[in-house]
Amino acid sequence: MLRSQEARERLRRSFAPDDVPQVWLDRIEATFGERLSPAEVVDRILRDVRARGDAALLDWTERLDGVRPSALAVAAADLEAARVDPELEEALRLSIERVRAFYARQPAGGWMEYGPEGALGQMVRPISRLGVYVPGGAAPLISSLVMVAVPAQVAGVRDIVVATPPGRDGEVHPAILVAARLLGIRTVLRAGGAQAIGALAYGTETVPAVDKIAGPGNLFVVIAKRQVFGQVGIESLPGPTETLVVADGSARADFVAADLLAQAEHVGAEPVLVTPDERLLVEVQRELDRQLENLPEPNRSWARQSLSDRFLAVLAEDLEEALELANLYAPEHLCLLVENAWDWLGRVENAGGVFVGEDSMEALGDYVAGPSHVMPTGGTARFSSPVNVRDFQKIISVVGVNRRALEATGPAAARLARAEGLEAHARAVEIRLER
Ligand code: HSO
Ligand code: ZN
Repeated sequence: MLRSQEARERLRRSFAPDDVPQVWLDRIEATFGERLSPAEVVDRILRDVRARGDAALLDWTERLDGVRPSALAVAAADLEAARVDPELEEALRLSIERVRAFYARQPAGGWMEYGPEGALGQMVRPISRLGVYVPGGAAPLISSLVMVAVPAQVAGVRDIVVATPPGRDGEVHPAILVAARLLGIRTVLRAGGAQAIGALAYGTETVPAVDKIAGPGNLFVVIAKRQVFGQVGIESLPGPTETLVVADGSARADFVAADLLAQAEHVGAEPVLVTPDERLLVEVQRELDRQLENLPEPNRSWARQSLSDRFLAVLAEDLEEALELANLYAPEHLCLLVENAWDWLGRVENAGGVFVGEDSMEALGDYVAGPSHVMPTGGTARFSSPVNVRDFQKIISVVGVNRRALEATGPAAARLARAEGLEAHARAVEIRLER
């Protein structure tokens, strides 16, 4: 249990995707036969994919995912034929519908104002082609495809390319294929990791180069995204997930523990509890142990790992301080399990999403509440936002002023130009003024 002062130090974070857990370093050494940093590994992969295209993509998939897919792109017939349990398909439809309705409400248009001096404005255009990375591996995150693709489609993006690592059988998880079909996406690639990011950024014989890449991924994916940024746009660099629960004596310990555990089962997750109530804190610890024992494997091991590595339980002076600590930490998810939770919403300054009250658990937000579950992690909620329509649009500034504006503002422009030593700029203005 941490008290305020110590908590303050622990909760202030630095962005460090290069702080690599030992397991990754060991895995790299086993694969490459030498000690390389993840950035060096990613650099090699990206160069190779850029140079050799499809062949490199297939080779790296074979080497890192242990399987060589029959083809990189899933055939249209296979996309059509993919089947899941009809109830799961229904759930996917509901999720898509609710996320679409949520983003349809986001004001997303531009503006153009005409006045006596002509027009000024901002035009909005969707990104032409988007790459969506969908994690596979331990848990194929079907929902993450929905949570990125839907806001993009609301923004007007027509062309979406999905990349996801193939499973042991060399195939993409059928639920991901069904989700893609329901979303009207026609290109799904059997490729993951840094190699997929390289292919999306640079293009290969089969992979069309995209304009922007979005979606969560593992450490190598994040590093690769950072390296290709500039060649393409990058929506964000989502790292391990976090949930900070602020709870008071009115909260049910079993609910609090359930929310912390749900988060903890994501590998590398950081669950945090901040409460001014020591009794609750003790009860939650007890509940965590109890509920953990009842989880099936492998979820129990995943959750136990996150809890033992990263769980923080903080005893705050009062709720005021609890909110202050939450703002300092800037969590991806902030859950308010306190009496009159709505009264505290105004205090929230830094968070990806706020979950208000005991019926608004984060797990609902992961799937069906409406907002995208792709939210800023690692403290980046201090300056960035959850995935939203604006991430998939560009703004184009429009200047269409007339003679009157020119006369009113031109002399100032010429003066500023000369102050910068840019004579031709000044003359380009004055040649009009003299006309
Ligand atoms: N809570 C995760 C997203 C997720 N949960 C996907 C389940 N599936 C990070 O926000
Ligand atoms: Zn989750």
